[in-house]
Amino acid sequence: MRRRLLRSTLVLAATGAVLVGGGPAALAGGDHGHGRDVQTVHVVGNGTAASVDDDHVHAGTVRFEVSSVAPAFSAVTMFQLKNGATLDQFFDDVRKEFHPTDLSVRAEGTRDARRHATFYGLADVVPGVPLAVTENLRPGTYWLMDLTTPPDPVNDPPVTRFRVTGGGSGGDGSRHADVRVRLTDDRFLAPRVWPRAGTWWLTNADDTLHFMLLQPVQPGTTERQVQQALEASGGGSVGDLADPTRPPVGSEVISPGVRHAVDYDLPPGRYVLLCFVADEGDGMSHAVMGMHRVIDLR
Ligand SMILES: [Cu+2]
Repeated sequence: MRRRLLRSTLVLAATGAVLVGGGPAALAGGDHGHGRDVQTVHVVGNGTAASVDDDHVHAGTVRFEVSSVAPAFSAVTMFQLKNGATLDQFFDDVRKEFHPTDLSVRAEGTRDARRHATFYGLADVVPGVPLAVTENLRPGTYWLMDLTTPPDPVNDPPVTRFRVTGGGSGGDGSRHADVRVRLTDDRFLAPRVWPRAGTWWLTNADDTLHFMLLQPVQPGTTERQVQQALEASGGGSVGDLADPTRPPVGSEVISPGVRHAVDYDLPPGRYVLLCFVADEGDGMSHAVMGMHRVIDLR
């Protein structure tokens, strides 16, 4: 679900990574005080795997502090298997979704992944720019991985098992949200202006998988320019509109009905929200079908 994130990674790598004045070591300003009384799990992506400092929590509100030690980028993904699917089947679904040329295979990959797993995010992060993801989790077995690159054709990628047990309570972080975003009809419903640090609350109110990348773009970039750049690239990148001096971050893939809150602290400027999941019908990226929205962080 991430072939276009690879492009962002390449842009970052080519420019010597991210320049955020050293980057915040922690989201001290972003957690609005709810970090203290909530179960917190530290998750670190290294470009291949995601490790946790606690693999067993109680049901209810869980805060994941997600960071990256990868060369450039981590796509930290958390999911549960469903409908009797195995991890092997799930990885095959993801391989299909990443198919380099065949759009019908990509479409099948999205359909199968939606049926075989529930996705909870977590986050796309770059070194020095962590995000904190808060969710309300039910008991069950969850899996974490760093899906920055497509799974190897033969060997399955490493996954980290994460268990949630018992009863629990608490919210999902929405109470503290500064920005509310809804995913519906292959569109982002989101305000135009966001604070440069705060909490976004993302709800997938659609019937398919989506994610939300905040891609920094050049000042003055318009929705029309974004659409043209996406069409010129085949739907996987905004090309020269990208501003490589600021970090691309975001909410990783979330399933229909899933919601989460994300604390962020980012450089101000213009960004475009993008989703590159392949359409379940024709395999085109959601972005090129119009799933983009220009926003300003101030
Ligand atoms: Cu989408």
